[in-house]
Amino acid sequence: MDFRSDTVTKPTKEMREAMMNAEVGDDVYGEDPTVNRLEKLAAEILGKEDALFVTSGTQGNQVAILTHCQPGDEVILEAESHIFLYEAGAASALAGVQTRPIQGTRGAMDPSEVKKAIRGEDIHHPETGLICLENTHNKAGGKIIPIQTMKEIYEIAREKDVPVHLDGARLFNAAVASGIPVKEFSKYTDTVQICLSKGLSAPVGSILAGSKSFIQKARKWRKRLGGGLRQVGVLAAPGIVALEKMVDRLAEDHANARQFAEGLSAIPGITIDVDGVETNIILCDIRETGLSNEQFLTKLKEAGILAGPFDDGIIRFVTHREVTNEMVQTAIERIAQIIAGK
Ligand code: TLP
Repeated sequence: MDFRSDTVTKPTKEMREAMMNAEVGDDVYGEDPTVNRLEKLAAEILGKEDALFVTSGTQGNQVAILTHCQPGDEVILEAESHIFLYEAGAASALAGVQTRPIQGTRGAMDPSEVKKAIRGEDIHHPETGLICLENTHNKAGGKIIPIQTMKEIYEIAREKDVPVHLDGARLFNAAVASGIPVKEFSKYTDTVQICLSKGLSAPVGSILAGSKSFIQKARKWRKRLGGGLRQVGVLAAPGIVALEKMVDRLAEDHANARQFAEGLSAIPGITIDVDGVETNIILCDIRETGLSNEQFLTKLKEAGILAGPFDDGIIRFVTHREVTNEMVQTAIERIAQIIAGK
């Protein structure tokens, strides 16, 4: 029972068949019909003029930063965002930008804080090159950033002529859980990155979407990074299945996460904000069990359950297509036994 991440999902049978039957061509020449179809479909769904198939969420975010910014620019982002915490410092290593982290609440930056952080004209200051948002917010526990917050930040950014990029690795989770179409979220962004390989179960890949001229420049940045692939329709084909067939079922992952959180919250020593479980990520505080993260995770592993450490005393469980409701029930029972008998 692997609750470490929704990234562990394997391609479905339909995806494998689509891979096998994919029509292909040289995508660096723009001649892969399956990639072209995926990019068109994704652009339509996200309400953008154009889209680019990239190898990963990290590559999508970094190509966005490289395309939007100049070296020496400053990027405003949330203090616990994936781009800031988990992309190996790529924004500074590759784009030569500096980051300006703002502590959010439940992952959401306060629009007035963003406004204050945008640089004015001063010879000493960097230029504010970009504002990055993340929805859902991973480190905050899969929280949905309210659309109103996105709208306010976007309006402020427009006034100051600063572009907004959305790390929407799990944007479909936000859309399914809130009932608000992805387009409504991406409307308040200039560019958006979505992952096909998380809850949507494709084996590889992300989409970066934006205006035609932006994607043209982004395509060159992807090439510079060695991300210009050839007969890559075999990897785009499962991405099409992901977008067409795998979105609605995310509701099951959310229901399982809620049930998991409720079950875990009844175990003495485990603290969870059950109402804070809005999508497929559960964060639980195990400090009162007296076990360290390592001890807790080792005991879970012996009981056939995989989860991941987050902060000190905080464990992350993620639900996805390959963990059924029965598995969630079994995991709750086994974790209760572990804590009782520790
Ligand atoms: N997140 C992974 C780990 O890197 C932490 C996970 O297991 O959750 N943005 C967000 C919000 C993400 O959560 C991730 C992956 C990415 C970007 C990067 O995507 P990949 O792994 O495709 O580079």
